[in-house]
Order: sequence, then structure tokens, then C-alpha cells
Amino acid sequence: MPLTLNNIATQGKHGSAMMPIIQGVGRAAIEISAVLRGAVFRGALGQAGGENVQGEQQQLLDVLSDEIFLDEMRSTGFVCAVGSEEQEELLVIDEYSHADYLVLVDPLDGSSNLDVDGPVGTIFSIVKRKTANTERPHVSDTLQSGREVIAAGYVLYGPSTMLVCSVGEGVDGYTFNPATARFELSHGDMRIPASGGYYSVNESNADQWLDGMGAKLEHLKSETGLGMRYVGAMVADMHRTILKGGVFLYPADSKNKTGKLRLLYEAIPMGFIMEQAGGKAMSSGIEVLDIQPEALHQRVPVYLGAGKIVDTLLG
Ligand code: P6P
Repeated sequence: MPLTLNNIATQGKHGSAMMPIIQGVGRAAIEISAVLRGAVFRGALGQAGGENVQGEQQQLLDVLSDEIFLDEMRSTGFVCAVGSEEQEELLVIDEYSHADYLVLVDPLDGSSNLDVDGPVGTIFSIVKRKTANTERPHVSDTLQSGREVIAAGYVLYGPSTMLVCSVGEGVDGYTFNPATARFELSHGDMRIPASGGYYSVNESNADQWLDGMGAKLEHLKSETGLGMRYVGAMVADMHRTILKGGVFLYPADSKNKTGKLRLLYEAIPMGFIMEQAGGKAMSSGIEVLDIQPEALHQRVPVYLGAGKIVDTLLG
């Protein structure tokens, strides 16, 4: 009998509390996957016409994925608020504003890949509120370092739909099985290889990188001979890095002086997963999970991969 997301309840001291929320993520993933696969027939590809809080062109599917995710978090009954890449402010779930947990989410990561049928993903992390349950959840509840994350993970919408997650007891990958209409354990105890794999970066930015990253990357390439792969969707690049080895990086550059990727719903959840998979998660001179967040949509540079390779890169 294959293990399903119910397996999460057996993992560590947080598993039983996290299972219903991650099952909600799984329901959202199934709905989003179905929407993505039929989007072209409903004219749902393309831009929504507005910009998100990041100043990026919102895709129609960004908006729809955000709505689906929020609705499934509401249906768990255990989530009091959601911080989303697509929403400027914290979204309080009024009917459950007394609940214990908040979820940070990038509902549709890499959505610029959609109109070329490339892989995209959902990235999430779960934290316990700091405010009393009798109070209204506040954005300060989300400003917790990665060391306080209870669970995190991602969904990869590729040839198959995978949900990869951790409650602090290692990393497990579940693949959606169309025959049974549920996620089933397919990649138990995912661990990043210590050597080999690829370096993964948008190298077209190299002449704009800060912190001497151009020379550092050339040093890594000469020391390791690693090949390069880059999809342009963090979830896909990170998933390959965990399975095949290497390093994913997005340095600060002259356009994005504090980095492009968002701390709360990209760097921290992916850093949590990378550390749980035996890898290293660095930002500028500090481990990602040690950064004290100051704002919901704060950006940071990231260097995520096998420990020795990250150390060779950063020196
Ligand atoms: P670039 C997608 O927009 C995203 O937030 C990540 O998923 C991805 O790693 C990165 O930005 C890609 O950025 O500048 O290479 O297109």
C-alpha cells in the first residue's frame, strides 16, 4: 500500500499538526495543475493586465492560483492568515483568525514559463503565530527566521505533479497518481549528492553581479567542471539541484541590489528544504535560515546547494 500525505502525521512532533495543512496544499496543487493543463483552451494564458506588489506583470494564472491556494488554506480550518507574493498585505482568514498557523506562499513561481509550456511551481512555508489566538493575526507573525519554520515545501508542475515537503524530519517527494487521484510517496528521504550535478544561474546577469560573484563563479567552474542548467523557475532548478547535485544561485546585481528572490516565500522555504536534504543555504555572508525578516516582500541573494560546492563558490 503506497504511503500518501497521511504519512506526514507520523513524522516528528509537528507532523500531526502539519498534515491537514499540507493536505490542503495538495488539494490546491491538484486544482492548479488541472487549470494549467487546460489554460490555453480558456484563454487563461497571458497577462492579467496589472502588476503585483513586486512591480512584475501579473499573469492571469498567478491570480487564479493565488485564489485557489487561499481557498484551500481556508478549508483546512487551521490557518489564520496567508502571506502571498500576489498580495501586498497579509490576508487574514476571518472565520479562522483564532487558528494557530500562518502560511507564506508563492502560488505560481516561474509563471513567465507558462506561455512556453515550461515547468512552474508553488512554494510554501508554515509558521506558528506569535500573537495570541484572541488577537487578529498581524504581519509581524510572518517575520520569523527560517529557524522557526515548522514545515515547508514546494509543488512542481512538470510532466508529473510532485509535492516535496519537510516537517523537519528530512525531505520526502510525493507524486500525484492519476490512477488513484492522490499524492503517493515516490522519492523518500531526498538527499542532495555531495558532488557532481550542475551550477544553475542566469549567467546573462554576470556582468551586473555584485560581491565579486562573477570571479567566484569562474573559480567554481574551473575547480569543479560542473555543467550548467537553468530553467528560470526556482522550483524546477531547485528540484534538479536536490536530485542531481550542484548549486542554484541568484546573486544581487546592479538592478536588484538586495537580490531578486523573496525571503519569506522563496528563499526560506527552499533553504529549509535544502538544509533538510543535507545541503547548505547561504545568502550574503549569512545562512538564509538565520536572516531575521524585516518585511513581507523582502528580497535576498541566495546560494543553495551541496555544502562543499557552496563553500567553493563563496570562498
Ligand atoms: P530571471 C521567477 O520569476 C523567479 O521568481 C524564480 O522562480 C526564478 O528562479 C527567477 O525568478 C528567474 O529570474 O531573472 O532569471 O528570469
